[in-house]
Formats: sequence, structure tokens, C-alpha cells
Amino acid sequence: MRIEAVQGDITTQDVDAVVNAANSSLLGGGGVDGAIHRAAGPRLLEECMELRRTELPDGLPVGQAVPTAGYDLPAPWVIHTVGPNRHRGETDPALLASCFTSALDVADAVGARRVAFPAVSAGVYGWEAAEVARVAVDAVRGWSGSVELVRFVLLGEDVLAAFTAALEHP
Ligand code: AR6
Repeated sequence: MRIEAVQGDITTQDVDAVVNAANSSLLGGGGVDGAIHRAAGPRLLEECMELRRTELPDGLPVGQAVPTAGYDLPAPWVIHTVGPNRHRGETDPALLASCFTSALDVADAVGARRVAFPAVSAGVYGWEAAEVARVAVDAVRGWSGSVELVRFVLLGEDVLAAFTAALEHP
């Protein structure tokens, strides 16, 4: 599997699946979640609401992942995950690692080969970019399946630097 880190906007990526750093409600929010919903269009929220009515009445638990269509995004799939929220005392790196491995499991299940990830939990949820980068890179390296490309798409230069450093570590 190829793993790379680039600076950019995840909503413009030409990949098979874009991972969303959502919240348990799946009903949208700010940050990358807001950007993905804006770029995907209103049908994304409709599908999320349908998921809540059917499979996920209590919401998506932290560390798990669920797929929807990508609608107006270049990517055919959005894989929603919920990172641990440091402001709520969710400080276990295993929960954050689970976001990355669960999203890869979902990508594998839907046949997505090229997957773009944001820095889950590195924004509103309050984790240090360097820790997110270490956990994410280790989790992806430890995963095995049919995904061929993992691209970390980072908005800020500081977050890109953190991921580049983590990737340089063997
Ligand atoms: N492309 C790539 N990365 C982005 C983009 C983008 N378009 N926009 C923001 N980022 P955050 P979290 C970066 O806060 O910490 C939402 O309200 C951002 O700079 O989006 O997991 C949800 O609904 C940061 O590095 O996600 C939840 O309530 C990273 O994405 C909550 O925030 C993650 O920041 C989730 O918080």
C-alpha cells in the first residue's frame, strides 16, 4: 500500500473514498465535516438522516465508520468516522487508531482502492497534530487489505509537517 501526505482540500480529491471527521449525530457540523457536506450537496445529509432513522438511531459511536455515497464530490464514497473528543476526556489513542482502521475496513468492503483521510480529531476535537499523525500512520501501516492508496489530505502547513515527519519514521 502507498501512503502519502499532501496539503489541500479533501473535498476536491480524485479518489474512491473520502473520510469525514464527523460527530456521532452524522448531521453535519463545522470543519472538514461542514466542507464535505457543502461540496457533496443536500443528498448527503438526507442519506445521513436515513442512516440515523434505520441503522444508527443512537448515532455513530466514536472509533467506528459508516459509508454513504459522495453525491456531488469527485469521490463516489464518503466514509464517516467519529474521532475521540479530547474536550470530553476521550484521550485513548486506540480510539483514534480505530477511526483509521475502521474506515479502511469500510473502504475494503465497498471496494474503494484509493482513500483520502483528514487529520481526524486534530481540529475541534482538540488532539495535537503530531499525535494524530503518529497514531494515523501507525494504524494505516498496521492494517492489511485491498486498499492501494492512502492519502492524508491536510489543510494546514503545520499538520502537513506533522504527517510528513510521521511518515519519515520507519
Ligand atoms: N480538507 C482537509 N482538511 C480539512 C478541511 C478540508 N476541507 N477542513 C478542515 N480540515 P475538524 P475534528 C482539517 O475540526 O477535530 C466538526 O464540527 C482541520 O484543519 O474538522 O475531528 C464535526 O461535525 C483539522 O486539521 O475535525 C465534529 O463535531 C482537521 O481537518 C467535530 O468538528 C480536523 O478538524 C470533529 O472535530
